[in-house]
Amino acid sequence: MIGQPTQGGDIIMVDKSSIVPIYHQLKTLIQTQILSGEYPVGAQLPSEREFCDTYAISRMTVRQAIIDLVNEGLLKRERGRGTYVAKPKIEQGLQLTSFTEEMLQRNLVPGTRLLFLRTETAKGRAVARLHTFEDQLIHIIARLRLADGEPMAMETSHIPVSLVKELTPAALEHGSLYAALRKDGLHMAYAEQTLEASLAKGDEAELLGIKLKAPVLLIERTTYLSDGTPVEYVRSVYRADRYKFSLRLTNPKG
Ligand code: 16G
Repeated sequence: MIGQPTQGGDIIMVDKSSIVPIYHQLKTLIQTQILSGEYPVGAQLPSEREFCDTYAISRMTVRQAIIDLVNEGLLKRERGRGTYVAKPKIEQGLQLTSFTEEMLQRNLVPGTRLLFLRTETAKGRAVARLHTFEDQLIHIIARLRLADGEPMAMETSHIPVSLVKELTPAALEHGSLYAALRKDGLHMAYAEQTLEASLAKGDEAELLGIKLKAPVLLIERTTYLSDGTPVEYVRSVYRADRYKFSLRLTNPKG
């Protein structure tokens, strides 16, 4: 067994005789050091070579542990610079809340960059998802959503003009769409939502500050009033490196 003293004085071991693969042991060890705060967010990890020397293990083994942790979002690799502890992902439950409410709950400052706001006739997917018909007027709102100034998601919302006559750029830049709808007496009661994996396209990558074809979460939602009237169809692209969604599952058999 080869060990390394931690800041707390304990010896952390890699046990070569264990049935647990060495890369997995190293992964657990790094994870523990991140969770204990020994490697705080933004801290640079020792180099692959240093890990090899400390634990007398191969570079391949170190690389495998690090790649796994990068894929799980705990570490971030910066080309030519090194490996750093990543910010934890924002975890969002799948409830019917607004972006603003979600961020405030996490003590993050919500921000919005309005990309465009226009009124046009409904076409294609928006017609189907809003259960409306072509040529109905809808507001289309494209926004970049930020948390503490960092881009998180791009959202394109479609709202029937028959429900909301006026939406101002100022209200959307500085406030919440759902708060504006509530002011108009529209209370969102439930939503149908899909969530799928996708890759960032050119404009999305640029606005979100991620690489072209980086993984993203694509969400489509239709939100309804309590009488079943669709009030919003939204297509959102969330950064997969900063976001995860959690679900509570119940057993249908009781
Ligand atoms: C959330 C909703 C989005 C809604 C927005 C309103 C998801 C995937 N999307 O981001 O449909 O338009 O909240 O946020 O949850 P706002 O009230 O802060 O403008």
